[in-house]
Amino acid sequence: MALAELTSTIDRATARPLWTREAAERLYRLPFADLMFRAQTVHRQNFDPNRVQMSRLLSIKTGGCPEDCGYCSQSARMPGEKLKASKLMEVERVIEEARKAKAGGATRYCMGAAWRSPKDRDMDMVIAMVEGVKGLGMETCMTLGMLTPQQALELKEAGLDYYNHNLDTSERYYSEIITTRTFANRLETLDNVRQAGMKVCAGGILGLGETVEDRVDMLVTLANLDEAPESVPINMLIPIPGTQLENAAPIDPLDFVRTIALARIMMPESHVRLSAGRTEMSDEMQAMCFLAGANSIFVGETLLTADNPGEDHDGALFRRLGIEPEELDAEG
Ligand code: SAM
Ligand code: DTB
Ligand code: SF4
Repeated sequence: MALAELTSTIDRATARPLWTREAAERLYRLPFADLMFRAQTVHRQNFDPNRVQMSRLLSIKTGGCPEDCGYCSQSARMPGEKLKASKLMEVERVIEEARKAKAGGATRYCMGAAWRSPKDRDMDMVIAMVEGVKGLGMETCMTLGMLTPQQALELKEAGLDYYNHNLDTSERYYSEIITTRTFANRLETLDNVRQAGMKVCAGGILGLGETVEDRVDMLVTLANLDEAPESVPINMLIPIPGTQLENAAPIDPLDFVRTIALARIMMPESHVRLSAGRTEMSDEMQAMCFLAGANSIFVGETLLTADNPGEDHDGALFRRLGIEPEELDAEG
């Protein structure tokens, strides 16, 4: 199937082919081997298939978040027991942690805060963190909630390379999971980040009780942005006790792999990140995700608040699969 057969609308302004739900869903529903072959072909045209980028996360401000994201351990609005809210971490400590991450092989340092959006009074510390981590020779990424155009510009000027802001699910399903902000708010921040000249990291979560159409629609929105995100994290829900989604039915692992393959085909030049949920995935499932075109992971024992496989397990997995860490000069 050529690109022209897959995308059936053309953007009038740019003459760029745009994805339709029908075309994307047709791919998702292909026989598994056909979908995987296409994804692996696209992957090899754009990347070294045996290299995976490694990022490390740090929660610089944990818990007490005013938003009501139904999956999140850090929301103050979820019914169950609350995570203790912390203050914004000291700048020196953040830089010290980043140094350790670099020694462990991470090339990008991602700092996350449980905020609806940064307060202007927090910006000085956050900017000092970006400058400090950048000074170690690492790429920097932050996820701080919604940003104004001005905040995005300040972060860009401080040297922030990437901003993470996920769509999480389709526009249709969004309000079932989050009510304190809208899908349109998310797109607006993504636009502010892009206009400021930063790289965009935007993806979602699978296993929220969404349909295949929701998964496909989310990827269609991402792929049809004026520029596709350079980084597309696909998280598998980590069910957190006390949240709205604590008892959500787990996603079929093969459907998870299909979604990774579809993301790879629809955003050929983006890094697709196999993000949260790897502790519950078998090595074989992760291998299939890499085969489907995933080429980035979070390393280390913890994500923001939840567990991650850790260096020993990932090192062994990479050796078994012949995967090498991606060096810093690679793009995206
Ligand atoms: N507060 C910021 C925001 O929401 O934009 C940033 C932090 S938030 C924890 C970043 C992303 O992590 C969410 O958008 C979601 O995709 C993912 N995430 C959070 N909790 C998760 C969970 N329990 N399982 C899987 N992914 C999760
Ligand atoms: C993303 O898509 N996944 C990361 C990162 N962006 C910030 C966060 C995963 C969080 C998993 C749940 C936790 O650790 O609390
Ligand atoms: Fe807050 Fe982000 Fe968690 Fe939503 S996902 S509750 S915004 S920390």
